Amino acid sequence: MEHKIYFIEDILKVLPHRYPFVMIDRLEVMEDGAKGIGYKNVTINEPFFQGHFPEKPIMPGVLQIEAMAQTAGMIIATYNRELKPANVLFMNVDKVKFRKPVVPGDRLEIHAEKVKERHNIFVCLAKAYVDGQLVSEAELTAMVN
Ligand code: BDE
Repeated sequence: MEHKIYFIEDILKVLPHRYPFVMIDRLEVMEDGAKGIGYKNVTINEPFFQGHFPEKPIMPGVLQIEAMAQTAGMIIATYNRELKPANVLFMNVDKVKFRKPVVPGDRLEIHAEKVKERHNIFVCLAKAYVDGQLVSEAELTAMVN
């Protein structure tokens, strides 16, 4: 598999998520297909900023985890299978850390890498960066079928 860039139209062909729950805008998948980078541009118009928090917009950590799951899910779903949709079910999230607040104007770069594969179970390590600074990380386990 060659190095690939998936634009939003491609992402929507694979992920079942729709507004307001699409948490990545673009995806780069590296040559071996086992790691990639999901990008999310965070704007003040995000619906979640209305309540989180009214006077202090900060991206919820759980939605950063969601962005990691979608990035990892895309990598798993496209691993050796192009744009065919696959059901990726997340079973477990471990080793979560929120290191810095994510705010409007930030571009989240989610680096996700498959670290374990056994039968139909995949473990991915995800690290989210803004301007080269680590803002959050987690290890996610998913089942694919
Ligand atoms: C720091 C590290 C990782 N994730 C979030 C933070 C953080 O600074 N959160 N801050 C939340 C916050 C919420 C409200 Br309400 C508020 O008025 C302020 Br002053 C805050 O800093």
